[in-house]
Amino acid sequence: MSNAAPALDVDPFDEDFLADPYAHHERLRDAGPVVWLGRIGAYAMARHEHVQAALRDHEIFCSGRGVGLADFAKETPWRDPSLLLEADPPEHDRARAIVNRVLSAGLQALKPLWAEKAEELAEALVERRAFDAVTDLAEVFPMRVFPDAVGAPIDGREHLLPYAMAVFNAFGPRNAIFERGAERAREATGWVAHACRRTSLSPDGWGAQIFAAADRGECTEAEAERLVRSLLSAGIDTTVNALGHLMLGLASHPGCWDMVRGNPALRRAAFEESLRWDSTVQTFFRTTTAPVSVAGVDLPEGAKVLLFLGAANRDPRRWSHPETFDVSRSAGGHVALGSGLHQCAGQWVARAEAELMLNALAPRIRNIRLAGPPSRRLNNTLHAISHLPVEIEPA
Ligand code: QZP
Repeated sequence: MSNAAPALDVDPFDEDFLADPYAHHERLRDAGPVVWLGRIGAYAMARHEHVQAALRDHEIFCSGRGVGLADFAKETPWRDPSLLLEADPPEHDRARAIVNRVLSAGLQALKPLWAEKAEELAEALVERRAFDAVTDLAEVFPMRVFPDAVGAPIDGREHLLPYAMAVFNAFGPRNAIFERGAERAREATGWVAHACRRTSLSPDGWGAQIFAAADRGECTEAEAERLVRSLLSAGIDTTVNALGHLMLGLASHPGCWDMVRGNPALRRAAFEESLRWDSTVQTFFRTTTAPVSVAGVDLPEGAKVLLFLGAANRDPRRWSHPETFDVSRSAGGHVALGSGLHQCAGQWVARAEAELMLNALAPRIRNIRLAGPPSRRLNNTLHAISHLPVEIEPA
């Protein structure tokens, strides 16, 4: 028996959709486990059960043909494919092992220094009573800790956020949102290529550790450069927006700040819940390697399938009151960091940044509330927050 996916006349990369993705998710989820989006020529899944299953089935839903709309089997990618994100086993696993080792050792070593930097930032913010929790906090803390950890050159770090915006725009179609950032991205791309060279990196950072793996024969010099590029692509904009959403959740849901202040164990939980509640990485694609049936719907080989992480994380089939940010729920099983083989390599770095920042803020701030509406920056992949005015009362 052959069943076609229901077709929906929805472009998930148009400005109306991206400005408020949550307004459109119900329609996607309710249409069926798999839908056909003719406007972009791809299938889509938005229910938690099926998104998670596809993420875990890396053989049928592969990454090596790109995790954007472009099929690398048919089109030349805009940059050399990532050895992690846009690769399948066994090549992926070799690269991932190197990065896992560097990040886990590196993070443990840097946590004390990062805790001090979080305290320093929190101290300065508390004195101000009112600040922008994105431009004064969420964009500041990752930029103070992560590029130093990698050992990136100091000059030119202003290219990192525009570069990441371009990387994430490029997973979608070449629409106006992509084009708007393209000019800025060309400059940034040149700087990033330079920053990833062995000779550009500080001798004691995570970048240098990746080149040490190359020296041991675990990868080539060119592969080491490309792995450093992965850190610089995925390590900043992601955590900036995740911290922004964490602060948004806490400032807009009365009672949550008190709980997080009073119970340090809830700080990690609050971050997981913020990832579930407002997933920074809203979508990415997989490509089918063989014909497959999903919940009775037949997909052909070579199909692009858009996975709605942000919609899965608010699927009422999986979560009760999914639109409520609730630090006391167990958000475990959210797919904001992916699932399976490709699950976020930097997830412990992100969690450390969030927890250290909350540990620094909690004892200093009695309460926090919105002082104006948050504003958003449109991106084809990220739910990005650009401003979050807050008022605080010092402890
Ligand atoms: C971006 C890379 C959520 C992912 C799409 C984020 C991401 C991961 C890896 C890379 C870039 O390896 O360049």
